[in-house]
Formats: sequence, C-alpha cells, structure tokens
Amino acid sequence: MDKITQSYLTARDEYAKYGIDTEIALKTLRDTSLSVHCWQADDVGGFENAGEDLAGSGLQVTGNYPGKAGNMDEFRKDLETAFSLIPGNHRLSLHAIYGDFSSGFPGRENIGPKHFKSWVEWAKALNIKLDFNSTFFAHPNVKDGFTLASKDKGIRDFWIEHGKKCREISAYLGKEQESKCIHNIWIPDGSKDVTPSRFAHREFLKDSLDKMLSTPYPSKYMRDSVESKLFGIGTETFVAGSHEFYLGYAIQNKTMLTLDIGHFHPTESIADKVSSSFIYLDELLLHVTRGIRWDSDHIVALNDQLTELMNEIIWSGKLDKVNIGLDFFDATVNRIGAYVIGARNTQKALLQALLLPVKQMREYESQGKFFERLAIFEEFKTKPLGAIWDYFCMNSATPVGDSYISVIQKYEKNVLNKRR
Ligand code: RNT
Ligand code: ZN
Repeated sequence: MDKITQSYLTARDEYAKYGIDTEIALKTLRDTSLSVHCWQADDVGGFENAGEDLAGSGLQVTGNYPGKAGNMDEFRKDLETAFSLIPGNHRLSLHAIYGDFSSGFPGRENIGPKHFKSWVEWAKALNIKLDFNSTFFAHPNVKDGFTLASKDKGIRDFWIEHGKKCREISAYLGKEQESKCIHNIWIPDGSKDVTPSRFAHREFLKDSLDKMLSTPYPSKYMRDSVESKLFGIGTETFVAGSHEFYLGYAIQNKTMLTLDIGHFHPTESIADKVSSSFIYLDELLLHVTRGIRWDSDHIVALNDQLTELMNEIIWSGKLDKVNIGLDFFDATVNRIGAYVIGARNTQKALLQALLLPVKQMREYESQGKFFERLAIFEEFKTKPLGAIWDYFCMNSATPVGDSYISVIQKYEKNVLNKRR
C-alpha cells in the first residue's frame, strides 16, 4: 500500500473515534464546486482592448510579474492549467469584459450572448460551469466615481442597459449549461470626501437596480446577487452600495447577497453574517479573499477568518445554499500559482470544517459543559487533516502536497516565459 493511503487510513481511524466519517466528508468536498474568478489570470484586464485601466474604479492590482496572458488563447490555457491543479470540479466566474470580442467590441451597452458563445463551447468541453459579473468599472462612463447611483440620468441609463445585457447573457449561460448562472453585481459608486447626497445616491441606486432587474428570468437559469462594500480607494468616505443597503435590497427583492470577506471593517468577520443572512435569505454567494489592513485581495490563506467562515456554513447546515466564489488578485507572483494556493486553501478550510466534532460539541453544550466544548474544539486543530487532504488530492489526480510547485515552475519556464 502506498504511504498516502496508509496515512489516510490511520487518520480515518482517529476521526472515527469521534464518530466522524472521513469518507462522507470527502464526498461532500468533492461535490462542492468553487466559483473560480477569471480575473486573477490577467490582473482584471479583460478583452475589450479599449485602452482603459482601473483608475477610478476602487480596484487596485499591484505587481508586474512576467508571463501574463495577453490574449484569449493564453488566458484559457492558463485557466486550464490552474484548474488541473485544483482537486474537484469547479466553475469559472467570468466578468463581462472577458467576452470574445474577436469580431469587434460593440460597447458595454451592446454586448450579448454571442460574445460568450466560444466560452460556452470551451466550458462544455472541459465540463466547467460558468458564473457571470457585470463590469461597472474601468470605463469612461464611471462619472465622478458613480455608475448606477449617479445623479446623471444618462450615466445611470447606460449602466442599466449594461446590466440588462449581462443578465441576458447570464440566463443564456445557465440555459446552455443546464446549471444556474449567478450574476454578481458590484458597483464602485462612492465618494472620496464628504457628501450631503448619500440619500439621493441611494435612492438612485435602488431605482436603477429595480429597472435593471425588471426582466424576469427562470431561477434555474440565472439569479442576481448584490455585493456590498464599506470603502475603496477613492471612496473612503462614502460607498453607495453598503451592506445595509444591499441586505435590505436582497430581502425586499429576493435576490441573493454576496459577502466578500474584504468588504467590511478590517476586524469585522463575515462568518457571523452567514447565520443572520439565512434567517431572511435563501442563498448566498461568497467572495473568498484575504485583506491585509484593507480590502487588499491577497491570495487566500488558511487563516482564522476563512476557517471560522467555513465552520459557520457547516454549523448552520447551509453548505448547499452557499456558493463559494473566489475573489483575489496578485500580480507580484506567478498568477497560476496564486490560483492554486487560494483555491486549495479554500478547500482545506472546508474540509477542516467538515471534520470537526460538532456532534460532541453540541452534546457538551446541551449539558452546560462549556470547558469541554472548547477543549474538544481546540484539540481538533492538531488532528491529522493533512493526511486526509493528501488522499483527496491523490484520488482527484492532482498533485499531492507541495508537488504542484514544480508543475507550475515547469509551465512558467516552458510557456509563460516564452510570451512576448
Ligand atoms: C471589488 C469587488 C468585486 C471585484 C470583482 C473584480 O471590491 O470585490 O467583486 O473584485 O468584480
Ligand atoms: Zn468581491
């Protein structure tokens, strides 16, 4: 018997002592798809080729690591490589700016399903399902930092039209792939300094969203999800789409809510928001990321923020109602490596949560034995999770342990370094 299986069996017995079935945990992990964000692959660049950068959008990608994908073929090849190193079957989350505009870019207000046909073919061939995001940034119509919440009707109408087109595209993707496509809505709207117009902007935002979402689509094809934020670069004082704004909007309009780990006060955790959200909402989208001091979108690490979040999802019994999307971008390291670290850490955190002694913790709790509840929880932090994870990677035909490093190094040498 190989060493990985041997270690797995020992670990399996250890967990079994606490009534935890590692096989069930592994099946759940295998069945849980991440929605992998496409934008780590090229630093949120896209294929519009309109020469716009991210200025004024509240997003900041730093770094200039060589080998960035410069066209659709390179981009897809990089994604395929990243997917091949992440165990399990996953989804790809596309932004509207990543359409196939080889026949010409018609403007964001005019994009349609035809610009995503080649994506559907690509995804079908690889058995990858797609999610979608309208792109409300990096565009001249971000006027004084505003889009849907702008005071200017022309600006609002432009972005409403873009959003409508993106919803149509999402429904097309969902129908083609026979799996609901989540359409995520995030706008950068806000103001650097004091404004007496918070209420006005939020009234405009509500009205724009109402108009944008007025076309109904079957929920088996697409669902909208709204993503809040506390502050961004250039919107330090005021962000129109705040948490309260969108929580209210989602409840009132039965949309989904997106919780991005980095979009709250730096010490505020979204783990505690999961159970509260599910009192009123039926489904969530996560943007798993890692903020350092601010919403910096660092590569996801296996840290407390993440493990607490996964624990809450499992403890609330809502894993099937939480869509786990990733959202980070780092241009200072190998971009494929960034994907692989971040995605695998997200999976590790989920596996860890699936292997906690929750039955025993609940039992202690019902007996008022709170020292024991904490003790058993803490003890599990040093249980042999790594052996279970390695076995999962091996059985998923992906590199075990750190062996993906050399695979990525080889790809860098043979493919990335030969670009341009
Ligand atoms: C920005 C939001 C948003 C973006 C992507 C590119 O703060 O997190 O989700 O990261 O749409
Ligand atoms: Zn996000």
